[in-house]
Amino acid sequence: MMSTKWISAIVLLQLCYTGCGFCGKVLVWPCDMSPWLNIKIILEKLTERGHEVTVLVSPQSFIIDYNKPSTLKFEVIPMPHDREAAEKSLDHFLDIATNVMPTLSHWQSALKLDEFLFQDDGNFKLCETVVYNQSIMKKLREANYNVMVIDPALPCGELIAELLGVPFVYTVRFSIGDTVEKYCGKLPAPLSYVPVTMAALTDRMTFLQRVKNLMYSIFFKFWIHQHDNPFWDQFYSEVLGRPTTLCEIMGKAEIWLIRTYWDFEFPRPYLPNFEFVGGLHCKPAKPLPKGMEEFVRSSGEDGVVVFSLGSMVKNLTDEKANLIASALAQIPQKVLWRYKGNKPATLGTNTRLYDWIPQNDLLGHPKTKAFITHGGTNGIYEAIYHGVPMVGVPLFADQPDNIAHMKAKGAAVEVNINTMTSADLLHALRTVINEPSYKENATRLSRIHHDQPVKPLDRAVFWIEFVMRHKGAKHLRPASHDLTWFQYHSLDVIGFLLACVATAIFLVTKCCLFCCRKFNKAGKKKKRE
Ligand SMILES: *[C@@H]1O[C@H](CO)[C@@H](O)[C@H](O)[C@H]1NC(C)=O
Ligand SMILES: *[C@@H]1O[C@H](CO)[C@@H](O)[C@H](O)[C@H]1NC(C)=O
Ligand SMILES: CC(=O)N[C@H]1CO[C@H](CO)[C@@H](O)[C@@H]1O
Repeated sequence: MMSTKWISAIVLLQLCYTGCGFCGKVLVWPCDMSPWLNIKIILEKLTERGHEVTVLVSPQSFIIDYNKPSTLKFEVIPMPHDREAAEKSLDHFLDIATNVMPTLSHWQSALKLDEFLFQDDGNFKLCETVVYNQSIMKKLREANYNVMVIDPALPCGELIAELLGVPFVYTVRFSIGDTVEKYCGKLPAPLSYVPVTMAALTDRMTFLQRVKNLMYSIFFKFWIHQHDNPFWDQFYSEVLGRPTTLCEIMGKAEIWLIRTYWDFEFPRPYLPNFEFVGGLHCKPAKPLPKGMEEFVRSSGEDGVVVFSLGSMVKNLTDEKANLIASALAQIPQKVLWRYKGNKPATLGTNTRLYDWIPQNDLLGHPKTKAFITHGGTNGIYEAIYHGVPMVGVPLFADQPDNIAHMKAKGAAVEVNINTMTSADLLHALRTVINEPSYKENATRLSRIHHDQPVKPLDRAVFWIEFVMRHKGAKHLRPASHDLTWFQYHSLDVIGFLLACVATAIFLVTKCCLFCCRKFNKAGKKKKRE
């Protein structure tokens, strides 16, 4: 009796130790909106394992709810702010994102996104407030953090890490045209088969698509990247008191946690400090709320369709909403539509509107036949996890790309929200629901997703803890970071070899000419004699 008690006490103690083998302090520079929903899962897991997690948060945040009780600590940046103005500007962005960006070509849409993200000085003010406030910086320095977890969607996190001398881990979905991963992280991306993000291409490109891919890459590098960076280069140099660039500091990331995996990505080269942890937020479905479960059950054999344009998009134009509702009214399935706008006049009796839906639980429900989605990465991964085929109505940012990936893998049909008619949407829905290949392909992706040696969340946590334990992951850092661009492409070597060849050719011709002349002279002499 006594001994079993002892044994369980020892086991308990050991469990504590494995959870808490190295309890560290984590500082987080997050990105508001949907990226937060993903990173939060990692942070909560870290606190569960005994680490202390502090999130540096802007008072303007919308999704990061720093007032709610949580296992995470929040350090609200003292900054004058105007809630109303912020909400107005967010509404403006969402309006453009929903109603204007889908009408633009991919590069114009990228420019527009860049305008909103980088040419808006909200983030810069936030950054200035932190790095120039001696009392905040002193407090952060004295806390002795072991690692920073940073979302590099907007600059600043890496500057704080550099000032504090703390190693940092990035968590990234994408940067416009992969410029950050490619030029700051040195991720190789051969343009012949690695499509540039925001061009909505796949890994199998025709000649003209490869032309497009290259043109987009040049455009993103020399237009967007080169346009936005000088401002930050100067600011970073000023703050650090030495000439540097944004890219150089970003390149110091120890580990890059990428929010995709090979169920979604096309096979491509990557580096040992890049870890693909897509779908880490996915969980088995929980039971639905009672009323919703009854509605889903009432669909019988036909099943249900889940429809959401994500956590950000609230309202469509009345015209668009009516068009969508009338298509939905014509399918035998029941539809659960997350929508906050006015109730469309053409709404069918099979369709219910919700302010909020438990999306993951619905996608995991056996009655769910299809998912109509804007193609945000979080939602796509929930569909992959549960093996649900999709109808994609991409709006902006990486969404057209995400849908292009799912289309190429045979798990989705795309509809252009700008030009679609009711019949187009209806046709897409019927295709995805009635043609078995879509369900089969979605199920195949789901199987690939579930069959991993270590779960994505555990891998993400492992690498963050690894960086804490070893004060970095320098053994994974490629030497390309220390080369100039012409050394990286071996242009200096090619130049040298070309010079050698040219010299050799020059010498040989000179010799030949010399010999010929000698020979000629000798010949002439003989003739004269
Ligand atoms: C610096 O931050 C502290 C809080 O840590 C705040 O009380 C103070 O007002 C800030 N100073 C400036 C100049 O913003
Ligand atoms: C969406 O709602 C906002 C605020 O309620 C409004 O300003 C905007 O015009 C609406 N957009 C559309 C397309 O109806
Ligand atoms: C891209 C892809 O793998 N598509 C597959 C979808 O499913 C059908 C039927 O199972 C296959 O024939 C396709 O190759």
